[in-house]
Amino acid sequence: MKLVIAIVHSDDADQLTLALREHGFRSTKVSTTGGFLREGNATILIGTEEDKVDEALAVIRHNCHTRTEYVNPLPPVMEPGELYMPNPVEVQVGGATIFVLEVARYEKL
Ligand code: 2BA
Repeated sequence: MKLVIAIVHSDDADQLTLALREHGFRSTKVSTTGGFLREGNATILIGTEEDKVDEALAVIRHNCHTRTEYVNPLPPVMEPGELYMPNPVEVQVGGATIFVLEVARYEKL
C-alpha cells in the first residue's frame, strides 16, 4: 500500500477531494500553511494500492492548477528617514507538490 501526500492550493482542495471520491479513492484533507508564502494551503492524504497511484496522480493533475502569486520580500535594515518601497516578487504555486510513501502497516480498528 502507498500513501500519496499532495500539497495543493486551498481553492482546488474541495474539487479535488470530490473528484477523488468519484474515482473511488478515500482521502483526508488537512489545512496547512506553506513555509515560504506563509499562506494557507491544503494537504490531501490518500491511502491506496500501488497499482492505483498513477490514477490518483492523474486525478490530482486534472484538478489542481498552477497560479501566480506575489510575495513582498522582507524589508532591508533601514536608516532613520529612509523610505522602503517593496517590489513584490512573482512566484508560481502548484498545481500540486506530491510525495508517494510506502505504508509499513495499515489497520482500521
Ligand atoms: P510555500 O512554501 O508557501 O511556497 C509557495 C511557492 O513559493 C512555491 O510553490 C515556490 O514556487 C515558491 N518557493 C518556495 N520556496 C521558495 C524559495 N526558497 N525560494 C524561491 N521560491 C520559493 P510550490 O513549489 O508549488 O509549493 C507549494 C507549496 O507546497 C509550498 O508552499 C509548501 O507548502 C509545499 N512544498 C513545496 N515543496 C515542498 C517540500 N519539498 N517539502 C514540503 N513542502 C513543500
